Amino acid sequence: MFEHENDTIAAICTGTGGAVGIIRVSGPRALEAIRRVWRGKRMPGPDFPRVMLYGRIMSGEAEAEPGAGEPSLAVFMPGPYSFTGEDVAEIHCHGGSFAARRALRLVLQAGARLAQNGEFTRRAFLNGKLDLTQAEGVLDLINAGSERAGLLAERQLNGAVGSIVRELRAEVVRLLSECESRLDFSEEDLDWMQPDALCAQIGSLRKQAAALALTARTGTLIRDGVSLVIAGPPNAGKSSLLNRMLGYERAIVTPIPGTTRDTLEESVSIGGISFRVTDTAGLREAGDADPVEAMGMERSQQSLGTAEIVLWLLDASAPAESFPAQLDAMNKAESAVRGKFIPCWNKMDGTALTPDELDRACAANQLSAEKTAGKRRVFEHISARTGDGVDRLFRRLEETAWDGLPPAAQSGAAVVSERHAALLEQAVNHLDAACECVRAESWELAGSSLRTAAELIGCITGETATPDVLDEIFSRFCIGK
Ligand SMILES: Nc1nc2c(ncn2[C@@H]2O[C@H](COP(=O)(O)OP(=O)(O)OP(=O)(O)O)[C@@H](O)[C@H]2O)c(=O)[nH]1
Ligand SMILES: [Mg+2]
Repeated sequence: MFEHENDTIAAICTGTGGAVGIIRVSGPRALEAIRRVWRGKRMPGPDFPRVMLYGRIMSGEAEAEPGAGEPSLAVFMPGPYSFTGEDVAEIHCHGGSFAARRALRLVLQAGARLAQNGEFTRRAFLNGKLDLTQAEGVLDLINAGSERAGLLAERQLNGAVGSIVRELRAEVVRLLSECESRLDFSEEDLDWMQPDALCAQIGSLRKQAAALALTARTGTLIRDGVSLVIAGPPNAGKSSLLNRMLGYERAIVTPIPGTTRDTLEESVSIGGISFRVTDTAGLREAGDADPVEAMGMERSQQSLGTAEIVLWLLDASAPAESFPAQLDAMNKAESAVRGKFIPCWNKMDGTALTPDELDRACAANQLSAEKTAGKRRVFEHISARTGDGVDRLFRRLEETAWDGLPPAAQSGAAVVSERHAALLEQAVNHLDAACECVRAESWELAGSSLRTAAELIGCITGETATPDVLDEIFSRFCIGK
């Protein structure tokens, strides 16, 4: 895209609307550009570093007119003690869509160039102000949709991931020089580590790298949340449950089977995890359905395959004779589910049976289904109408979302991103290869595997990242960041 240039860039770094608009300028001519468009008793400059000054923004021609120019604030932050490490100047003007855009235009006319996406942060990175994980933390913080996601981003922004990764890389480099010294001083009898001991050390780094890669799943869960599909036969109370989860009447609920025609998606936060909940059209034999309902059912069927968690509702208030057919339909549908599956009896307020009695009534059917699925099924029992059992269901959903993640990751020490995890996994492979070579005492090959591992790990913090990688990362930022 572009190399690190020595020119001066400018952009509006606040969103449209809002009370204040901020124009940020960075580069060797930042001060000059800002002084050209700004008039005040005190001018921003080295005399008043990092001090907000009051004045007016105006173009050269407007200067003659009395009363012209927009009142605003300006600040000058000389490099290297600025966000980008360069001279940075900012104008804080009125918000809305007009004032900031006009101020930016004047600054551009005064010699700055419009910044590209993420260019300020990219310069900060290139000037050593932050590493790549911290830059990504900036982006995650901007995109954070929950308290937990925000905390995760903050931790990354403060260097939690970066420092662990740098330590890991330093260790790999140390073992690399251990291997290389055998090439350089092969004639001399130096005090070398035994191959076994060296392998053990490589193995321990491999373990650290693999464990760190695993934390990416926690990151994905916290950042992106989890998809939950509520499915089941028509009239089971799927839309009623969605409404109860949301706390308001989002979906239409009627006693008529086939009320929901199209899938409906809403977000609900449970235990700090964001669930993207989809209410679906009830599934029944296509013969009973009109064409619109049939299309809705087609969508329900698709979402069964893509959901991370499927919550299948059964109707406990229906006559007991319907239970085998309800369970059969559920077992059939489950074969399309690739995520986790939670069976749940709804309308418990409408039956005289206790949960135990219900479970017993379905025991025979259950047994064969569990045999096919290869695991025991535990039913939830709720009433979407009264709210009974819904808290328990929420805890089950939360546990199901966390299921299989390492406990350390849940408490949330350093959590890496998918990009970091991919690099770590590749590094793990090269560490394995290095171990093999050390055992065979092929030091040159061992060295080359360790070097590749070190490069891959360095790509996480940016120590060894190529311009392509940087382009890819910073293009995801907005202009002005
Ligand atoms: N007694 C009782 N009735 C319920 C409960 N949940 C839902 N209902 C009733 O069951 C009927 C169907 O509810 P919906 O939420 O529309 O059911 P649905 O599964 O979305 O149905 P479709 O959209 O047609 O597939 C309505 O009359 C609800 O009031 C419950 O927990 N107890
Ligand atoms: Mg419905």
